[in-house]
Amino acid sequence: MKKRIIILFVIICFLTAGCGKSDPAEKQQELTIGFSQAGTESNWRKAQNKSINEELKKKNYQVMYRNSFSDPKQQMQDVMTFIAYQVDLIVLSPIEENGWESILEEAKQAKIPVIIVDRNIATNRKDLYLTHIGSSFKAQGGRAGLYVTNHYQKEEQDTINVFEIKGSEHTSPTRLRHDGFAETVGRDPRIKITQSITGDFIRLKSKEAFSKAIDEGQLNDIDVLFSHNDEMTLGALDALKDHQIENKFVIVSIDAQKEMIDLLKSGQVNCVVECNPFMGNLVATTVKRYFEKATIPEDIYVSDTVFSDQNDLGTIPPRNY
Ligand code: GZL
Repeated sequence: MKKRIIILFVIICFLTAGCGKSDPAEKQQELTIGFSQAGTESNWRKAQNKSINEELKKKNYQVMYRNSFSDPKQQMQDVMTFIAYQVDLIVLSPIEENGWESILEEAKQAKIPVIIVDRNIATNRKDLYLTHIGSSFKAQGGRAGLYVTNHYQKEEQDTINVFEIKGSEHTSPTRLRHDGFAETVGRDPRIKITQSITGDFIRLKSKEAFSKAIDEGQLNDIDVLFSHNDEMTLGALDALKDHQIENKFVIVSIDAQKEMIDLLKSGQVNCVVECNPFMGNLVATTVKRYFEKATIPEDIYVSDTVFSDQNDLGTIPPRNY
């Protein structure tokens, strides 16, 4: 009898050994992250997308992924879907900065935390999201402006005219890259932004808008092209080629995609400001810290750098995007 009781006790211990204390990795497997992505408009975006998805999966989260393909209304629908599914946390890479308060209020009511990545949203309601993870777009514009002011410092030229190729309207990178650039070049009264177009961060749209500007004579008397992202710079260069216009401009671009760094090395462009897309590890680590109830800073900055014809171009690390 005693022997039977001991055998029964051993069997019960064996059967209950796996219950209750689930392995942390398994626990994370049960957590679902709703990841709302803006689009696929650039190689930069594709790299940022891959980085976030891969790092979340590496930490064993289930990822519910939606790409709104640059449609702001669709993106709001995507976030509402995550709320309806009651995901455990939302990672939002917003297209536009306006119109998010009511939806994030819904997420707050549903007790679903939100992390904003890359572009920012326009709200003073810091209670609506845990943190923002991304670059300082104003600093990127400032770095672009600093290259231009340094470039002309020793030049006698009386006026220096800038043609600006802007990203999508109502987005934080467009607004802040412009502000950072304008504030910096404004220190030299000779430098003025005399023409600007928008290319929506897309190569073909930039090519079409830039071609129209060439046809309308807007390139006359232009010294500098300042473009909010590499895809639009490439579109402008395509248009110059189609019109057989010599590229005699000082060109400054933002993102630092491989194709743009190659053009910097071949002397086609002068300065490329990096916008680092590899934020996945920062995002996944912040998600983990949230679930571990660790403190999370209000803003988490992605570090960027700048490459120009003033640097040793042989030391630029491979871009991988
Ligand atoms: C900036 C990001 C911008 C990139 C573009 O972090 O939102 O959007 O600079 C992309 O390439 O379209």
